[in-house]
Amino acid sequence: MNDRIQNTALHAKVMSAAHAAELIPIGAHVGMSGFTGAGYPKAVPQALAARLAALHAAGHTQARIGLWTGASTAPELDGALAKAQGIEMRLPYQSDPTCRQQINAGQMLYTDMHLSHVAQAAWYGFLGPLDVAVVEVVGILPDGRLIPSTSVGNNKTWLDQARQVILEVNLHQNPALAGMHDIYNGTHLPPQRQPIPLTHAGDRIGEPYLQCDPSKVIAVVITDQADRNTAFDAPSDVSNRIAGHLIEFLQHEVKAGRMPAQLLPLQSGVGNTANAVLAGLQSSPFEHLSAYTEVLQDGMLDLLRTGKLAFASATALSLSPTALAEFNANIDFYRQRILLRPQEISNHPELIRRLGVIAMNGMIEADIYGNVNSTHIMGSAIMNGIGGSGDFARNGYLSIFMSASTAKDGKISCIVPMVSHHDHTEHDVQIIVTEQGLADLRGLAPTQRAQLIVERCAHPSFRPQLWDYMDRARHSGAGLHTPHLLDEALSWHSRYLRTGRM
Ligand code: 0RQ
Repeated sequence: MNDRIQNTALHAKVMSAAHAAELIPIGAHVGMSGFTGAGYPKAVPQALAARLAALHAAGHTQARIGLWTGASTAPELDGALAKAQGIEMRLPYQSDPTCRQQINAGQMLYTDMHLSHVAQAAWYGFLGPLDVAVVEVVGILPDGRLIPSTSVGNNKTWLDQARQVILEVNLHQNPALAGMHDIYNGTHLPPQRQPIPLTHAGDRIGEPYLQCDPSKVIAVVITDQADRNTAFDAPSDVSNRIAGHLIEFLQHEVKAGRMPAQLLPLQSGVGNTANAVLAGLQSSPFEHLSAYTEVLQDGMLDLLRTGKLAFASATALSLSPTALAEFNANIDFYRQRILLRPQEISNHPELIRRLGVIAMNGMIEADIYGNVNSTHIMGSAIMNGIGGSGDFARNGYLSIFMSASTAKDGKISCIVPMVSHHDHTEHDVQIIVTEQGLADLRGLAPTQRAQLIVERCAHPSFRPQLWDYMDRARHSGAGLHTPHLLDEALSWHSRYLRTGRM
């Protein structure tokens, strides 16, 4: 314990997770660490869930908390608290099946936010007071500063803003993570804000440790448990074809002189398709790549190992158990090549715009004009959330969205007349890729975009229906800038809900 908790005053605060969970007021806003299945607290949330479940069983059915995190977490946090019906309000991102079910059943409120907005919204006072922070760390230094864990997320803000702090010191996390973080403390509120002094993905602009006032720490809980990130599927034929189109496009951009040979810093979203694109880069001719992204997943670690990728800046290590073992075995190598930053820096619009990031994100559907829905199934049911996709898409040098051209065994077209929910408007979407092909929408007017998206990206079995819609919209007397048949624009979705096929 003395190794990991070097601040001796805090030894007196060491207690069980159950005792620490008792210190969290019912109804509190609780800011927890965690960004994907990395660096989230593992014991206190489960103990809190048990406490809330017991209260519910005793008739206190409104016993809940408001839960703020970096992004999604894992079953020990989101899953446990949701199963206990313990979350009244969740922000800013989740991907847990029980949370999703409760949100869609109207039992949990969910505020889906751009990940770069969360810290500043807390600082501005837009979210109300933060009562307690529960943050996993690797260790505590003699002066109370903290060695961050496998994700940084919003921890700096939670530690600054919370009235009280509970720390989970996870002995399972590698102490050699120390030095891999860059915590920037230079942000101020407007009108005092200054430019952020970062001009390359690898720049260090802060310090390796999180600051925390030891007098706010009400409990220290010792855990010894691994992160839980799911392993990726082997790339499918569809994702390989998407990756192929994308890499060919990037090569074309280099040839056309619009990008340097080593490209510009890459951002890659979550999921199997994004991982397949990274796998595709492994066999591409590109060298000396860099990444300015939010999650560092298996594909990126592979690229770092082989030297294709020279440096990666992120906010979380979203690694499968196998990749994590390899990372830990070679952590000195990776410490030279990875920096983990707070998410308001990893996703900062100013920095994404300055660095010229290539944003590559998944989508649920796009419409013929290039609007993108990343979050809602059939317009109403949340899938995960917008995450960082909007931070990167609006501000990137290139904004790329990708998905298979159909979903649910071909019954759904992912190219539709009008998206059933708008996350990224046509103004923020430059490139759409499906396994059918790639539509480069830069500089095109809406009707030109529609032509290209249907021709290149729609599945052949849905193209005649899309051409027919476009043709009738053009001759309907509707405005010819972005012609729509308003009575029909969302009929594909309602037909699917009625008949099981678009
Ligand atoms: O449903 O699980 O029931 O089979 O949606 O679809 O094809 O597995 O896609 O894993 O690449 O995720 C947009 C969700 C894509 C993801 C999204 C159904 C499909 C399946 C998932 P099942 P796939 P992926 C930075 C970036 C927002 C956050 C983000 C995402 C399920 O990329 O969450 O970008 N993005 N963050 O069957 C109905 C359609 C559908 C459909 C797919 N058109 N209609 N259902 N599905 N298309 C990272 C962070 O922020 C942390």
